[in-house]
Amino acid sequence: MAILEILQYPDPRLHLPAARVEKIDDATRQLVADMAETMYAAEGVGLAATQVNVHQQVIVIDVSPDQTDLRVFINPEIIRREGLALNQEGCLSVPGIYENVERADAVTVTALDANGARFTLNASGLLATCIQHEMDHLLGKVFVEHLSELKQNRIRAKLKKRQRKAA
Ligand code: GNR
Ligand code: NI
Repeated sequence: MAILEILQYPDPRLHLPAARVEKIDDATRQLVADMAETMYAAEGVGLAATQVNVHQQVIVIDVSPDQTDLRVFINPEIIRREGLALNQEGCLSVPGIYENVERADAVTVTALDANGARFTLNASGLLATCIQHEMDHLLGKVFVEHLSELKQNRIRAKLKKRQRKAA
């Protein structure tokens, strides 16, 4: 297991689209284990492979309060969306920024698990929000891109300044 480096917005690599996983093998399962360890260490509820600079369609999510419900989504597809909900989101790649984003209130997603078995899941609440947030990452989209250009520019400037100070 290993803790991976999480790319920080506005890194252009966050905008690369992820390719479908053609073969789920031990390397895929190693990536999943490392992503889970990285997510738990960062106290996030989800992580997309894009955020650790691996441009494959792999997501880990755990929205349980005690970090005991790891879910793995490989090549996920949303097959049903219902309603709309406005929820506050944050992102491990955009630290310290929390903004409201409108997304589907509930989704049905089909994906492969770490053994390559297909499953279909009905999700609502934080899990539905998180699935959509992570699937955006796989498309190369960060949640701030749902905000106005003005807000995006302010967030970019704030994070660049913070990164300059940290360097
Ligand atoms: O840890 C996270 N919390 C969160 C809260 C509301 C909506 C989405 C998220 S996902 C985020 C982790 C992350 O950046 N995943 O890409
Ligand atoms: Ni994120």
